[in-house]
Amino acid sequence: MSIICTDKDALESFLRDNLKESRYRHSLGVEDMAVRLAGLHGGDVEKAAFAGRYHDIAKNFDQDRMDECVRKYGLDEYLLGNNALAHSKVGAAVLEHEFGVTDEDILNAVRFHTTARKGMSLLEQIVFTADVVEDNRTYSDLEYYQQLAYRDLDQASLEILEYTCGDLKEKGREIDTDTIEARDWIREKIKEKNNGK
Ligand code: DGI
Ligand code: FE
Ligand code: FE
Repeated sequence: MSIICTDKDALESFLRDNLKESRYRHSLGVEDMAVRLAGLHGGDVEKAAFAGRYHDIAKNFDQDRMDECVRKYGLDEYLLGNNALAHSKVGAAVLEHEFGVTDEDILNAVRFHTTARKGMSLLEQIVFTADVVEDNRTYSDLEYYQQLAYRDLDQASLEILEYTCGDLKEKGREIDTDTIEARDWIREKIKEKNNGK
């Protein structure tokens, strides 16, 4: 862990101080699941643990603080007023600028954990999936998605993205371009894999 950030104790205190209890528990659950998925799918276990644990570090920032961070870190203005999408980008910026995290794969895993993106790395895919299938989630299909994630990470990512797109559409919320491109990219990836067989 020492190679990943400059002050692990300060980072851990920051996480505890800035997350509600249930969100902290979720973070430990994502760490655990990301480690499991990394083990099963050949990912970097140490990086998966770190990115999983800290992926939601900015999730409970209030609107003013989130907007302030979007400006301070020079992030895109479309994030202003949109905590659902901003917390992942701000989280990566906090890890980079306040805690000296330099590993781009870890930063991207945090940055794209909400939307995913086309061409995402194995680590990004592990954290994206672990976020949805960790043990503390309570939706009824959890067991199905967990088993799928253990067996086939691409198929799990695709089904999660398809569900997310359908859910956002139903609620009349805008779907991020990265989310749509990620879904199409994984669909294509799976198709090519199947053609090769
Ligand atoms: O932070 P978590 O709750 O653990 O999970 P998350 O980072 O995946 O955030 C989930 C929220 O993000 C949920 O309210 C749906 C929203 N979301 C995910 N993809 C998109 C999105 N919202 C918009 N507007 N567009 C997206 O593409
Ligand atoms: Fe999140
Ligand atoms: Fe999360």
